[in-house]
Amino acid sequence: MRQTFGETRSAFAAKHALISHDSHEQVTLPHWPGCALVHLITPALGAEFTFFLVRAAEDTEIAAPAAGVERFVLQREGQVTVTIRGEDAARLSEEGYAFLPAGCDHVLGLAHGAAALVLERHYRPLDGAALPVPVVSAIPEVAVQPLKGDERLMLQKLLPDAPGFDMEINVMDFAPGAGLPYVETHFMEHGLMLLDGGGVYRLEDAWYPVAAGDAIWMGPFCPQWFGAIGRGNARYLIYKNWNRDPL
Ligand code: UGY
Ligand code: MN
Repeated sequence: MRQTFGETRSAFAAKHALISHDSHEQVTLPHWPGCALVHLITPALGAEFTFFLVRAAEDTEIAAPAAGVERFVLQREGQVTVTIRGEDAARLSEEGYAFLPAGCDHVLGLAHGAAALVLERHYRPLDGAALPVPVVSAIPEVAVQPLKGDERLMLQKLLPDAPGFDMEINVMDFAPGAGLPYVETHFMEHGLMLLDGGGVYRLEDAWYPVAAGDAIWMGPFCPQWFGAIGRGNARYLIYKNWNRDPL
């Protein structure tokens, strides 16, 4: 999508944000040595999680996050490995991912040039529920199911459906012309990364053209709807807080 100087497709509103590539701001952080980070979504927006891109400028090793924080990592480019203490290193394949529960002692290995998408949030335990276990897999290996019986809108659930997990991370794949069946308004929030294709996203009372590489934050009760437009499928990764009472 073309822009001239002084323009951006990024937009920020009370209950949503669209973060387009032109406004990516790179930073470095002490606990991500050798990496350039682009924070797409943080609590400063109103979100209860962080969602950021990482690119390694050299071979590097990253320690587990702070106590009580859970981490999800999606491989985007290059060699990304996860080594959980006491286990062999696991290399994330193309679109490989790892969910590392709070307290899981691990090292994230990024080779020079590797890129990943990371989500972190404070884990909310649930009385009586078993703690979540680490998950290492890849999007192409996850079962695909139609959403509400519509074969033109396919869903993959990347994390187990168990009460100990306080988040869902799904991939939704829309055939051209397919859309969400209704305008959703729910108490859960979302972090979204468009992986392929494009379309129109309704967020609150605004409609945005969106394309692969765009990130979206949807706060609680943000009216939301998506319709895929284009020759190819539109596919996005979407996080939501899950399995916990809103009170
Ligand atoms: O799971 C969801 O809430 C999802 N259908 N929302 C969305 O795609 N905006
Ligand atoms: Mn939703």
